[in-house]
Amino acid sequence: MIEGIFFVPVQCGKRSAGCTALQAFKKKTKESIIMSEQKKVAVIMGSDSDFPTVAGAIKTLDSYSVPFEVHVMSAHRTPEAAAEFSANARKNGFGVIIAAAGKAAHLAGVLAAHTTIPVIGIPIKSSTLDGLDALLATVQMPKGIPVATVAIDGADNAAILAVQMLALSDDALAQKLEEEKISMKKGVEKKDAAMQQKVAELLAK
Ligand code: C2R
Repeated sequence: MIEGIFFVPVQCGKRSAGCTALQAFKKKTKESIIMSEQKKVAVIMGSDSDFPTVAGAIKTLDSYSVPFEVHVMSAHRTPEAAAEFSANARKNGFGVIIAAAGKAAHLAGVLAAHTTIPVIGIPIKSSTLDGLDALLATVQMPKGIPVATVAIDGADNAAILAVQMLALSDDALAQKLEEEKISMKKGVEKKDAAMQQKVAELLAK
């Protein structure tokens, strides 16, 4: 990722008599600032056993070309590392944290406790209580420390929500989200048309 402000020599075209070096510098500087504001998403999982589910979030973030980092950290097993990562997240260029954990899922809440950037929680389904334990532990946060909780194993939605947050200050990202919605709508329309055909065939039997 490009950070900071750079002076890049700019050539002025024939017709741009008013294109002074200063104007070119200002334009380039503005572009550089926009690029430097490209925030990363942190994808944190409580254990590597969560990876098969979290993979959906990683693929989705990648499909939007959003920069991200993926880490295994635990509020229970590595409490200092989790707290430190979160406390430094804003300074380190993160705009959103996604936290996935199963069972007694305190990870998202603890990360949220140490930062003011938004935290999205993914409750992971485990073998014993089908994810209800993680859902309640993630969603039932006390007043003052919110965790935006998606569905049990809702990794794709966590990533889309993260992209939507970043898109608040990124028009190109907002445009991509819009295009995705249109493509989803077309997909449903196609399925609806196919369903009419199936129903007609069923009734013709
Ligand atoms: P193991 O498979 O490593 O035993 O982990 C993980 O997210 C995982 O779903 C079992 C489950 O424990 C969860 N875990 C947490 C936390 N750390 C790990 N809920 C935490 O800090 O909240």
